[in-house]
Amino acid sequence: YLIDTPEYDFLKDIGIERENFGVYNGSWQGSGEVITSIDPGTGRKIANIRMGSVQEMDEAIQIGVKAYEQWSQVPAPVRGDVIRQIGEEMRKYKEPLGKLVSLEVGKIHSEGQGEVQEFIDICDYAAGLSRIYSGQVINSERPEHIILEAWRPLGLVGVISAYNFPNAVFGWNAAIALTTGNSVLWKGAPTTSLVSVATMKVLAEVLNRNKLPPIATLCQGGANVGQQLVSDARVKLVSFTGSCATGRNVGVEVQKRFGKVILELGGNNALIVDQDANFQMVLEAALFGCIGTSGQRCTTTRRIIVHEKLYDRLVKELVAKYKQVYNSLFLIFSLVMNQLNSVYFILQVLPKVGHQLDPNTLVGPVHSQQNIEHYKAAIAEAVKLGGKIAFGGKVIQSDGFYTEPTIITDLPHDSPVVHRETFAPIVYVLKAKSIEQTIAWNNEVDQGLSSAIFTENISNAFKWIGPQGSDCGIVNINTTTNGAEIGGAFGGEKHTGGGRESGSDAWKQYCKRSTITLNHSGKLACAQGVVFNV
Ligand code: UN1
Repeated sequence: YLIDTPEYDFLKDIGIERENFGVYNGSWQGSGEVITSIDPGTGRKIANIRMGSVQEMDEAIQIGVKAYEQWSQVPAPVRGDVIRQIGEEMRKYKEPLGKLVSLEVGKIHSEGQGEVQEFIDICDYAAGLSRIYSGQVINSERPEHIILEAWRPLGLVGVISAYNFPNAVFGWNAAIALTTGNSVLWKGAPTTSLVSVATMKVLAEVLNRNKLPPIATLCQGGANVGQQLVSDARVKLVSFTGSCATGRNVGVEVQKRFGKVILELGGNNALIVDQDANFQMVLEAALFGCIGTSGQRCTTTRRIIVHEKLYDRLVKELVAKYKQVYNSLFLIFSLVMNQLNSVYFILQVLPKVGHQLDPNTLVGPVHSQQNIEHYKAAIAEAVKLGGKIAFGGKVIQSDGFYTEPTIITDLPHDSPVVHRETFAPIVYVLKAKSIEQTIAWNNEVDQGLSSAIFTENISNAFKWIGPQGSDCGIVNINTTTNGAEIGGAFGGEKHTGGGRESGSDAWKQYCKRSTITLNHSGKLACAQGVVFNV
């Protein structure tokens, strides 16, 4: 590896070398630029990856289309068995793969493991789905006719995923797309290319063992490589996870060529605290919701809308909780020690905010310098708009990308900064007067991904889930905005893009629907009583 340290030895177990190819289309290659993967917790270089070129994306599309022709003819339950094997293989590599997710993204060990678990879960789900997904038999208005509905694969499905869930989001898409008979071509985020490579190696092992053509392929690359995937009419569905701004362009591009699209874009998720909420639960939910994954889930709690009766208590007790996680005395200690020792060692002694692989850490670094810049800009804007920093607010000086978990109060509910998604551990606490007001504030932002109310009031709970309630795709009661299970459909409304992935009937988006009218009467008859003959 680029740094000679035993801490990186586990990478060998998942096929990561010092130099890696970023393209898999049956064999490994890469002729684009070389990028270096960085550990955001130390700033250290991990390994190099040679990206794919536009031409390699073009070839991967061709290969994927060809593989589809064979794969789509394999019976669905047999396809499901291959997905089951992929899940088994993931189980085998869960520990080192999850550790790589942690190392490269910056998320803590348990969250890295949880992410790979999500991949395993969706494989289990898809294996079962392969035996039960089906169409309907519909009554015809004509005698001795029957209407059938069948779900057929689309062809090649393109997946573009983000750095914050570099393994699981591909898993949701690949497991369901493959089960329903499609082939998949993946471009992961460039900064998490090692996870893409290691994940694809697990899949490739299963495909080779089953002597299958490359029904799952990978082409890492920059914006131009992504553009090729998005604009190519041979890619029947593009599943994109990322920002609202990029997602809007992807949506328009794909629509221009009448392709299908699944968009999983930004969230601005609110946690609502009703006046009779179970307070202990609220604090725990806010802690995981706001600073879990260092505030870098699309489902992260970005706003807490709290009833005025509980406002002061909530701010006070949440600040106290944050203090347990991040104590500035330790920061001073670490900065002094920093002069004497390596940053990695120092961050190891920092409790709770620290290196993502340190077992004491609850909050790791943010992913990159770009996140730091967004964090700083949001804090500066919030303060300018009259916001008060109840906790945090500063970047932690080190070779890694660390920010203080931050609570901001006193901003108007409709401040531009509150309405924007900043991918960092910042939460805005807003004081509301009534359930009607909280629901209105919940819904007034552009994004519509996740939301949660804490209440014991059954009438308010039903208001929340009713037609005038939360307008998000995820509408929780007494649990967190983040950390959805794979069983439900995942996604959101409005600028979040409207797509649904993972469980429930999200599989339908990876299919085309055939409506089949079957006449077994021996006579031709028109519907609607139309008479048309000579
Ligand atoms: C994402 O942040 O892009 O619900 C996905 C959650 C996870 C998935 C997040 N199961 O937080």
